[in-house]
Amino acid sequence: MKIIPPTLSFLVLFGTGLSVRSAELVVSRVAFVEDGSLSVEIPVSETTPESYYRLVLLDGKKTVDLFFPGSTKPSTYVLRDTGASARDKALYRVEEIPLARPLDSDDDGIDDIFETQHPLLLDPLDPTDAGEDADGDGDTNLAEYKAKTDFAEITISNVTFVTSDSITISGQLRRPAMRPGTKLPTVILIHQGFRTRAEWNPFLLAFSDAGYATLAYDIRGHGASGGSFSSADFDNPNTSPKDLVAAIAFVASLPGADPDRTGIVGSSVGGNLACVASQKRWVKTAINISGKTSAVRNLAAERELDLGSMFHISSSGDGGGQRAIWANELYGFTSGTRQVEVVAGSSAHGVGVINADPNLLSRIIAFLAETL
Ligand SMILES: [Ca+2]
Ligand SMILES: [Ca+2]
Ligand SMILES: [Ca+2]
Repeated sequence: MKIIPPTLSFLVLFGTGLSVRSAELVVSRVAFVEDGSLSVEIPVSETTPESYYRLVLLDGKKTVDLFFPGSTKPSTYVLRDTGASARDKALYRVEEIPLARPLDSDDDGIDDIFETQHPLLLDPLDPTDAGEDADGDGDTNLAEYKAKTDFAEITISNVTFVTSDSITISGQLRRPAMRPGTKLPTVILIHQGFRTRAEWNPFLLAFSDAGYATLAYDIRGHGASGGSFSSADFDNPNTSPKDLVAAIAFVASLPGADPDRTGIVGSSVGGNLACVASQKRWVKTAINISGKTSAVRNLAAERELDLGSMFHISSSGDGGGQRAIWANELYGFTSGTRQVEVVAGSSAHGVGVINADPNLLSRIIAFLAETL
């Protein structure tokens, strides 16, 4: 398909009686992009968070793309027809649809908003997902949507794996349901010293909802894992880092896991171990809460730190401000995608920092979305 000039064969209508507004929507740019897609840009100023937008092929009334204005606002939103190069000619329409009255763009019986809220399992432009049974309970996704039952239950299992020095590590694996043929990224959660993996329990659902499998394990000498407490030795590269090596290998071996997309979130000692994994490039991304620079050097057995993609977090008052200094120091040693945050007005440590700032967990998830 050719568009010469683009605007002549591009019909942009607005509303179709579905709209809550009456003004005409302005499209700022229509162009073919490198992969042959047709790209339609809409200035963010033209959109409202009370609506979502879709690009409809008038011939056959087929929706080819849609978007929901999000909290992170680009200057323009883009709607795309990836099949444009295969069409001889086409007329399109951009429609604004009120969130209060969602449509069913792929006509599979499940509304666009619900489908968009479950990106691992449903696609608002693919009608075949409605007949699938994501959680394998015998009821289709469509039947569960209609009955308002949980169609995507999380599978939770207690697991063990063995380190290279023969210590059995105990953990809990949570896997959200996923579509056949897709692979899940995994986040490994590591607790602070003298605690257990249970410290992550209040936060696990947020990771599941964001589409991550999680593995929270007990460091050797802690919780249900083997080894003596003294064997944990948080400054020795031949101890707790081996637990993490075994955890990463375990996760990568799971059917349905994407071995190239493993991340770590760790608190205190777990934060130091997250840094070690980043230093060694064992994982794609890592988040360190309340870590300590000297301990990272000791656990990695390396003086020169060169961390990959990392987000470093501390409260402002932890250790009289020393942890915040270390967070910034470790940020300075980070050469991949990096972020640092010091939560003001708090002396919290480890997962306590997440509790001290009600929005921090969503920023952690956002960093994972960007880097994992
Ligand atoms: Ca649908
Ligand atoms: Ca669908
Ligand atoms: Ca089901």
